[in-house]
Amino acid sequence: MNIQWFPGHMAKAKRLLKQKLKFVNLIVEILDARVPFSSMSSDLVGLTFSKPKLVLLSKFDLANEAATKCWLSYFRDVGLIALAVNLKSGQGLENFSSIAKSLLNKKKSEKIKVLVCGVPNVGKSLFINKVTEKKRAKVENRPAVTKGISWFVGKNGLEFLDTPGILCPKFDDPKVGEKLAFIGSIKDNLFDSVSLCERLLQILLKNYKNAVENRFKVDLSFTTAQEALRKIGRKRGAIIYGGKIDLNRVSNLILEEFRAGKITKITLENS
Ligand SMILES: Nc1nc2c(ncn2[C@@H]2O[C@H](COP(=O)(O)OP(=O)(O)OP(=O)(O)O)[C@@H](O)[C@H]2O)c(=O)[nH]1
Ligand SMILES: [Mg+2]
Repeated sequence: MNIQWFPGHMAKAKRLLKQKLKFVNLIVEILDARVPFSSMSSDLVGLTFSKPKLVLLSKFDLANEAATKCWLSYFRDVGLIALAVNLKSGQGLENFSSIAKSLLNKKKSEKIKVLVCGVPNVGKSLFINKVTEKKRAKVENRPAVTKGISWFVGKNGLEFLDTPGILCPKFDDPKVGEKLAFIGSIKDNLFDSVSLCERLLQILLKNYKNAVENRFKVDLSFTTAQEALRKIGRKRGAIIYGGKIDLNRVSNLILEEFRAGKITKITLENS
């Protein structure tokens, strides 16, 4: 499944960001802790090499803890400071401003301009609301909520530039697009939810079979992803006229429960 998406507002934001970059001291790149590798495929990565960077692994409350620890040491090994954060509760952000200042050798009173970037729906705007302690940036659980770029003033001399989620115009590896679709970083109407859900189940049956069985109360021994989808559909009463399984309905339901962390804490790629 090769899912592509690069609407006009992303191209425009990318052009604007190039201009703003010279006014920025620090880049905060937000990656989704469930797919840190795939969420690195923001089209901004090449642009932001020139500035000091801090990586946030967001939604770590939804990710596998051991896998997140491995990712944190991976980033340490490549010389980047990374923090695992739950942007809803603020956990992991406690020392953000002192870490940012020490990274830049700045005194407490000096101003820092922070560019916040990442693929859609990873929590950029929620991060800004948390660190500025205001609810000014629009936050919603769908991709492409932020369409323009705007500054927000925080405490301790920090200012934050909120940006729209930006993707690569083309994914070299279709699996990257697929993973971004699993986590809700790509618009749902751009793919077939049944095929996407079958791909997700294929992966989950390898690494998280027990959790899927427990969540949906089904036996998935020797079961393919297609069969699993039907079993779960029957169990959840997703039936249409004539007793057939409503594949669309059950696929959307599984994707929704995966995204909300209801199956279990899941990480889909290892460092
Ligand atoms: N559980 C959990 N949810 C989070 C976390 N961070 C963000 N969210 C949720 O993810 C959704 C997207 O958050 P936003 O801040 O709008 O994401 P964004 O990166 O600004 O998205 P775009 O502007 O569309 O690119 C919202 O429903 C947030 O509540 C987190 O650490 N944990
Ligand atoms: Mg946003």
